Amino acid sequence: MSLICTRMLFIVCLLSGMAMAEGVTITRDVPATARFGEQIRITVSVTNHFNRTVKVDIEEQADNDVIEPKPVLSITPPGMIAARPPRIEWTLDLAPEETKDVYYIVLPKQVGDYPLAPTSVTAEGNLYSGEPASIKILCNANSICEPDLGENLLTCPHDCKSGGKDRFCDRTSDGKCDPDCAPGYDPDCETKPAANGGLMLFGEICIGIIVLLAIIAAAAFFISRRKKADVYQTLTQNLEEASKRPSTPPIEKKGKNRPS
Ligand SMILES: [Ca+2]
Ligand SMILES: [Ca+2]
Repeated sequence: MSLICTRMLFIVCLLSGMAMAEGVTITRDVPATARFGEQIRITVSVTNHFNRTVKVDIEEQADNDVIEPKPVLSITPPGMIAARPPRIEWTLDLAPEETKDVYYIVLPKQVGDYPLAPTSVTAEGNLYSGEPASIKILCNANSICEPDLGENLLTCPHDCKSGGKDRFCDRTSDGKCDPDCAPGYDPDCETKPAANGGLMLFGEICIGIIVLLAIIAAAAFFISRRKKADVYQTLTQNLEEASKRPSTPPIEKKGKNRPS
């Protein structure tokens, strides 16, 4: 009997607590995907669960892709490093259990994931946050890989092929050296250095031959000079020896003496 009373008391307390819950609920209607170049309408709904009419301040973070309404920009106040980021603001009066919608429009300039920060709502001095979200912006399928739009093998496999220059290193063994890969990341780039390596080896051989010829020419030059020096020295010695020999006496002429 006591167990039944305890359970009934728990249920009464639970229902009482639910009835007393106050606050706001936030929902945001966000498409999961959108085509590139498509304007996306994002709707935010706020419901008042207070038992009285309240004023709610709704805030969405904005970026350069928001085209409507115009975001609120702040200047950096004195003594602060940075200003508040751009945002979209609405102020509504909500009756008890009333729900109102606001919306804004974005035009993402990049393909891939477009993140949305949680919606912030302030009511009766309390801050409420919604859920973060993300929209997948599909690529501009035109058979042209456009890395400036964020297209690469992952975001736009229709236009960007493996091994292509799309600011993404796919590290796929596809027989093509991906120009976006740093050395050592794409196994296909291993063959390219080999081709360059062949050229480098040829160049090194040529340089080696030139150096060897230069050494041989220098050696021949010095040998030639040495031989000339030896010949000169031999001649000099012969001349010195010849100059040291005694001179030959004059030869008397033979014949009849004339009478004086
Ligand atoms: Ca494209
Ligand atoms: Ca690539």
